[in-house]
Amino acid sequence: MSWRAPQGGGPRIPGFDQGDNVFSGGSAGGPPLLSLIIAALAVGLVGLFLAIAFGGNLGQGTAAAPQPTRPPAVLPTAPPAVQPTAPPAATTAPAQPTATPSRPAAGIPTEPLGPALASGTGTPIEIGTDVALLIFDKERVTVPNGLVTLTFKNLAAAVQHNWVLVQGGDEVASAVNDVAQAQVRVTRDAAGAVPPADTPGLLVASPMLDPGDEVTFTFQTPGPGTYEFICTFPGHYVAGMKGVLVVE
Ligand SMILES: [Cu+2]
Repeated sequence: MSWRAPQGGGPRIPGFDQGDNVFSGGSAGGPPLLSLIIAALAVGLVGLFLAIAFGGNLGQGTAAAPQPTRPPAVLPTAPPAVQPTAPPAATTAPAQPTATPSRPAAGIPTEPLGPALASGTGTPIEIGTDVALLIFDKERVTVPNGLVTLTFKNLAAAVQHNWVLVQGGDEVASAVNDVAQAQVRVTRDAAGAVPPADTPGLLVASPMLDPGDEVTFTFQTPGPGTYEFICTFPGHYVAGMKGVLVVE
């Protein structure tokens, strides 16, 4: 303002005059220019504060939202599918009870034996034992010559029995029974009192049966005649456990 005072007196130079206009323009807008700068700075500061304020809020708001939704969706679905399938593998006990009843001792016959043993089927007969006494339920059985299929049942309540057919009468039966008793010493078990297949005078012998058991087998009769059958369990033949098979 003060430096514009000589405006009316001095000569005017076109170039200078233009510069004067430039300066005059600047002097006339001086106060508004400062106010514009201050206002701009103020707006900038306010904007900066707003940017920081909203930026922080927006940043926290957007970052916090996705975190809580992810973890619960993955954890509950995976574990329950794998664990329930493993436990049902502990089933080994039921197989043992069925294997124990079989006779473990070596040398004790478990199948019928003897030179007269045959395959196929023949005349069916059935012979049992008394429930308590040491006797067969039949003293005399008659069959035609040929194949005979016998079903022998131990009907005793608590005693083992077997069925042994010999080629002869009491004399042969006694000798076969003696051989059977010798087998008890070999097998160290009364169930082993069965004559071996090559015993002289033996035709066919069943294994020793537990009470309630039965066995079916086929044998070839040696021809028409009378043949004694006995039980070779220790003491039974001596006690009178015997019968006669008549072959016609
Ligand atoms: Cu007997």
